[in-house]
Amino acid sequence: MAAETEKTVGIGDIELLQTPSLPMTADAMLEDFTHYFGRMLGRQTIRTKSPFLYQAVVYAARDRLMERWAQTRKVTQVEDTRRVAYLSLEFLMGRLLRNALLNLGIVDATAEALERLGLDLEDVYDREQDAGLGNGGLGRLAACFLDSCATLSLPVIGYGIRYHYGMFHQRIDNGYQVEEPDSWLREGFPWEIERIEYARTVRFGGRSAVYTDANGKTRHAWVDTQDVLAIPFDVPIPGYRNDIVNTLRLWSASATDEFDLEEFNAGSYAEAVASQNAAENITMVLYPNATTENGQELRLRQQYFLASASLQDQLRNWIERHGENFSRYAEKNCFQLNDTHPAIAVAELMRLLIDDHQLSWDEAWAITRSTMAYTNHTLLPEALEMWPVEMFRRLLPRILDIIYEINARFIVEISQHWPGDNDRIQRMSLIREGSEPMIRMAYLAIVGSFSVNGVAKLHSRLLREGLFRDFAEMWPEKFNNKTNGVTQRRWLAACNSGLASLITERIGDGWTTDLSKLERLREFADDAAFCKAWRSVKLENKLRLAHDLEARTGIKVNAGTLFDVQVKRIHEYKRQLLNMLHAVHLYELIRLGDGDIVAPRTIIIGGKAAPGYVMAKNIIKCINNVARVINTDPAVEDKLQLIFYPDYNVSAMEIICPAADLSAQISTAGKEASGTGNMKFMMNGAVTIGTLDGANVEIREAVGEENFFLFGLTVEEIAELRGNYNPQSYIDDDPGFSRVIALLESGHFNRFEPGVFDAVLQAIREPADAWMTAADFRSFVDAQEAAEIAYNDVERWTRMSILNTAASGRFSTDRTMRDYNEDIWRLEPITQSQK
Ligand code: 26V
Repeated sequence: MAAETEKTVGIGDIELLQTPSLPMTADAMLEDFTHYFGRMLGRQTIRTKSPFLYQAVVYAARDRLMERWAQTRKVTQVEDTRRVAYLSLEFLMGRLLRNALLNLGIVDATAEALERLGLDLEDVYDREQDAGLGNGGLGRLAACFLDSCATLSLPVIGYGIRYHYGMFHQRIDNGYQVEEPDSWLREGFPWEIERIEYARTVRFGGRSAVYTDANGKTRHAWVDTQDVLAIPFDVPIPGYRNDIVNTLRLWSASATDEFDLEEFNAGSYAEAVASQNAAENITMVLYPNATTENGQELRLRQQYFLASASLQDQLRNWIERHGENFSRYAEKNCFQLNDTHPAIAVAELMRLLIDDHQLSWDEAWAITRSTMAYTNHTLLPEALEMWPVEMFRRLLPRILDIIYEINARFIVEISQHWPGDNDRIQRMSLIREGSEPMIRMAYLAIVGSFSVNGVAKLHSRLLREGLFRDFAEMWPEKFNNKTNGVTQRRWLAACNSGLASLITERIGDGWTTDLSKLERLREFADDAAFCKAWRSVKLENKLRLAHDLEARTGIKVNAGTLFDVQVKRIHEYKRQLLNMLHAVHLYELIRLGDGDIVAPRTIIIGGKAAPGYVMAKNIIKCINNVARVINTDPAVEDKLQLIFYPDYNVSAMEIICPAADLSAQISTAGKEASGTGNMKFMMNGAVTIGTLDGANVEIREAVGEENFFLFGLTVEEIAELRGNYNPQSYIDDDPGFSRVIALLESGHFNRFEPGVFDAVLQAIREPADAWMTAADFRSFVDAQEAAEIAYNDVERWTRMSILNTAASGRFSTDRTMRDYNEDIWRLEPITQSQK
């Protein structure tokens, strides 16, 4: 394996794929499909279920991408445009085929080609495994960003890890979550191109040494290291019908030749192969975020591996074009850190510039501080990463030196700003002192960046006023907000073709690249024919989801009921428990016959719990137990169903969000940084029932308070209550609530499983319950009742639904990316002039 890079083909050399030339017709797609299926994959018989059909279609589409990819790359190299590298430990891409065809504009041509063979393109789509290289919102956001950047012609490259196993699959066994490995690469991943020529070496272990160079200067070296090879695999990211194809570069770890050889020569063949395993372990599996799984050495290795390989790749590319002259480096490059996970890039860039490229500390620091930008995605203190200093010393000794030096200089800065304020120094230091000193990665990211942003207005304010207050006082100009979004190409055009066509019929298709155009739907909110068509699309989507639910759970669902949906990772702060309490409350009302259920309802809850997060797993078990009783009790038949949607993922959301009537966004105020599922639901015409948290605040602002079901305490009220919160009083003072708790305690939902509800009931009753579930119970129930009444008024609900879609324009990642670009990145769009 060659770690050395050969010089890439330069300008003036012979280059292939100068201009896109492959026809985008059904004839051409059929010809290419036949070629790949028969001659490359070596298959003759077309069977509907064959994975090779899917692969052959991908290859045919990929050829069209390849031409545009080569061209995009060439233009950015030749024009030496400023560029952004988006560093993220997660890219939750989901399936790629539908979007690639949509963006290339060859959906119809491909469908027709397959039809001629008696095949249905939808079945082919279904053969694709989700690329589940992420946990939840943060990873999916990165994927939406890539789609929007390519569509806006922005030169942005994504850097991530090619995990061998992505997000685990969730099976539900007797109500319990069981994790199963996601071997998504088993049948191959036909989108990727291995680029062994760009492999880089990443170092671990060893020690930091000082030496004097030829000019008598003191220099540092990192020696006696154990090296791992980082091999890039590129995935094409097509823009929407603009001939731009950007890159997602995913690194895979492999043992270096040298490492193998040493042991091999010592006669230990088996050890040599085993060491290969140790190296490859680095990119073996995606970490599911859970408190208890924090502090794993492997996770730090992953973070450093990504940061080092990606920065080396960027520097290699720079040096190819500019030699060792870094004077304009900061002008031409920017690194966006997706949360603190890649924050170690701050120290690694310093190391590379100083040790490998001989820059002075000040030169390197000036470059680092004007190229790094940091996005924070959570206010939960337990989710802020810290690494033991000792682990750093063992794994990354030279990086530790650099972090200490950054900290020493930073403390001088603090002292100049606030002379004598030792408390502040302690609070702000990159090192948290104590029996086990820790490195605060978020602080490293802030100190090393020129921009720090939150992901919704409220979240950014809380960062400035709370979590990062000291830093915001020191550098107010660094702090800014960039409200999240989602890409309407995937989350409306591709996943809801019925609604997309209806919208396009009325207002044209401009919304696919300018979502603010959806505003024009407002004028149809009272148009009877349009409203009727709107409802029939929703019903179709609900039937599709009902079908999917039955296939997954065996439960038959009535598509005529109100679909009340909460899908997201299972976490206490997201309060799936509150949702469950409401389900029990409705069940109780119906059973007792007191209280009118005016609108029959299907409550759908889906999401995965981190394998190490015991309480989250408890919550899943409880929801499933309650569901089983409700769904088999003839007393509530036709009025209420509760379904736990198993193995929720990106592809599931593509079926779920078009079918939702009501979107439950019910986190404790101040805990959900933004939410992005909320935006997908809104775009597809669901009405939100939610707290004043994250982007809900902006959603409500956009759609108007009369089209949003608000409930719950505000951030300020939550803060005020803390310390004298008495959950029992909410239960005692509210007969409905008391009955719910009593029923849960009675064993009604766990006849033969004593104790399974104890932990969650205890949590609700706990005065220290940080999520204050009990405090919001009554206002949630009231808001649900209001929603039910509104839903029952068909005209009113249709209008609300249309107005929600109409007001969702702000929540496109196209807008988000424009915001990043105007304030942080300052990129010029890739020009078409070189073509
Ligand atoms: C991380 C961890 C790690 C250990 C303890 C438990 C825990 C809980 C949550 C997290 C979240 C990490 C960051 C994250 O995924 N944030 C999500 O980012 C989305 C995109 O900005 C945003 O919409 C979600 O509100 C936010 O939770």
